[in-house]
Amino acid sequence: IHMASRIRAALDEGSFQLYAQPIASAGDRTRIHHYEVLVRMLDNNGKRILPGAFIPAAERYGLMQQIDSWIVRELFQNQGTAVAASGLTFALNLSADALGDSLFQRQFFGLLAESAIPPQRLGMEITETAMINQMDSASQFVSDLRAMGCTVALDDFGNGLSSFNYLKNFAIDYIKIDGSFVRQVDSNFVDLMIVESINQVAHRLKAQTIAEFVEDQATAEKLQTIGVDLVQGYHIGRPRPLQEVLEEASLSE
Ligand code: G
Ligand code: G
Ligand code: MN
Ligand code: NA
Repeated sequence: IHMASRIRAALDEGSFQLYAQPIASAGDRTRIHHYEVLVRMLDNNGKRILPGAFIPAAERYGLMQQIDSWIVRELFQNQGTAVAASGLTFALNLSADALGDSLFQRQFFGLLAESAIPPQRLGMEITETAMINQMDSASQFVSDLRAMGCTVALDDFGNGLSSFNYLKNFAIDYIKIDGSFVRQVDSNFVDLMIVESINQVAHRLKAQTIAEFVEDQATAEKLQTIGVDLVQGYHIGRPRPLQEVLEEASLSE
């Protein structure tokens, strides 16, 4: 109850902050391909709270959709001009609740139509659990998004119970290989086989792969050898305030 009321207060006061983490080409890790948008909650004393501490509560109390709505408004409306001017591409996480809700879907497309950001500069990251829980409405939303030019990534792939089942039913652009398989891909044979297999399936389905939680150079080089397309993690860059990323992009023009 305590966390739920802190989230409600943060929603009332707009006390969230957008962060962005770079995703690079595995072959040339100085080349940033796009950024994942991540949310942080600011407590009433200004302290930053990580999603791990508030997202489970937000899900339990049905507040996740309101958080996602806030994020979409902030990115498309308030930061829309700066995002468009940056020329950068961003991927945002959508929760199961948002994904399956027709009101959210309409709001999303409305804000997208009004925003300066070309749909091609936007991607959505969804987890398989989000998809499984909201199969019919979510799958329509996903295909509408792709028809508009947005890309769709399947997040945390391999971490759930039915990852491959999802691939039978939906076309997607990216598969994000769950960090639990990536961390030790350099030293653990089973992890190596799993990453290779996911990579092969993805490519046969004309999707690109993104490895998460790439924390050192040896892992990055191994992933490049395997043929993974894109890499994300502390070795590439930590999440930084979106504002900072946008300012940097405008300075380097
Ligand atoms: O940023 P961090 O690593 O703490 O994120 C932890 C989890 O919270 C990740 O699974 C991430 O996808 C999720 N998350 C972060 N930002 C958002 C967001 O804006 N919307 C949703 N639905 N999930 C998010
Ligand atoms: O579930 P999702 O993939 O959306 O979550 C991304 C989360 O993972 C973010 O909260 C981000 O801060 C975290 N993260 C990203 N890269 C790394 C990494 O290399 N190591 C660790 N420990 N966390 C990471
Ligand atoms: Mn994600
Ligand atoms: Na992920």
